[in-house]
Amino acid sequence: MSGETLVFISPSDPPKAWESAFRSLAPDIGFTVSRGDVTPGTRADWAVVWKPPAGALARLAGLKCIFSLGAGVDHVLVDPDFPTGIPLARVVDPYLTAGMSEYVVLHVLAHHRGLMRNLADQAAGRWAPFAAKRADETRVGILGLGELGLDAARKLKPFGYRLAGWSQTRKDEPGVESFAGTDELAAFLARTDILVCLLPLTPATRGILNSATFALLPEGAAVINAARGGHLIESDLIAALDEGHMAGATLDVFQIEPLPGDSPIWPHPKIMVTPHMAALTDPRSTAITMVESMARIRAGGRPLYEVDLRRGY
Ligand code: NDP
Ligand code: OXD
Repeated sequence: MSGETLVFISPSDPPKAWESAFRSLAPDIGFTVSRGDVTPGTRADWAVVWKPPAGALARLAGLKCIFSLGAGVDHVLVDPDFPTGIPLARVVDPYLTAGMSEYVVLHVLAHHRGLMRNLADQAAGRWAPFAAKRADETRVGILGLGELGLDAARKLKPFGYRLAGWSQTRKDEPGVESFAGTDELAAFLARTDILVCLLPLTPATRGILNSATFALLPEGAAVINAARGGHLIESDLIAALDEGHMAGATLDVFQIEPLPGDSPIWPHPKIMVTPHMAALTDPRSTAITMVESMARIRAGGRPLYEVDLRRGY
């Protein structure tokens, strides 16, 4: 028995699946599930968390690494008492990446081909064929060309879309026009018919999907937000859709989750809603990476996919 302990804190991830993954990969580590109401000084070598209550991580003693249960870490960094001296690792996993690319391809195609119009016509019993724009005349722009954005771009290539991405640093991906930094955001938006948000939520990106952004998109544009609810000013989107400047939206993430029953987003005829399920973390593959990070740390190294706390992602 290593004597090490792992504390698992998540209001939504299934602890049983994680426990069984860790039991088979690292049977010597004691696995404890907590709601985060830990008493100060509770010993834990590893914390595996999604939306831990504020202050919970700071109350743990002996932590060697905090593992986010998601690719995004805004849910951890929002804690004013986050213990900044402890390494924070995020999820980078081929199954998560594949899931997100499936979601992006599905919804880019849905907006390009007018799927919501077909569904409305079917509901009305209306036989009303229409022509979609050619793919090679349809410009898809991805905000965030990291692990997820780049894979989504690569999987969109075979359809023939005109692809571009926006990131902090310039990318060199064949067939994907690269825009970098705030100075190039307006030009990126002006050439984008279908805008996909795959940015991390940081102070610099919070509220980036707002009325000024939408005004820069061409008439009839659509937006797909699969990143974080904090990126989108929901009332600005509804205004842009109702004014007719924008044609449609897909939202997987929301300012408040679950999306409140009285939100005007639910019944909106131009919005497709999914309940934060674009890409889910698979315990079987992700626990392998976490166990590998633990071995690296025991050997004096750093975890895989460590978050740069200065950048916030
Ligand atoms: P990465 O860190 O790999 O990529 C982030 C990208 O965003 C990078 O290209 C980065 O630029 C760019 N970026 C960050 N800040 C800025 C900025 N201020 N201006 C311009 N570009 C910026 O993250 P992932 O691709 O792994 O994940 C992205 C997000 O997707 C997660 O943070 C999470 O919020 C969300 N997500 C949502 C899921 C869902 O189910 N809805 C599932 C998984 C993730 P650069 O490359 O130059 O650093
Ligand atoms: C993530 C998420 O960040 O599922 O991985 O939202």
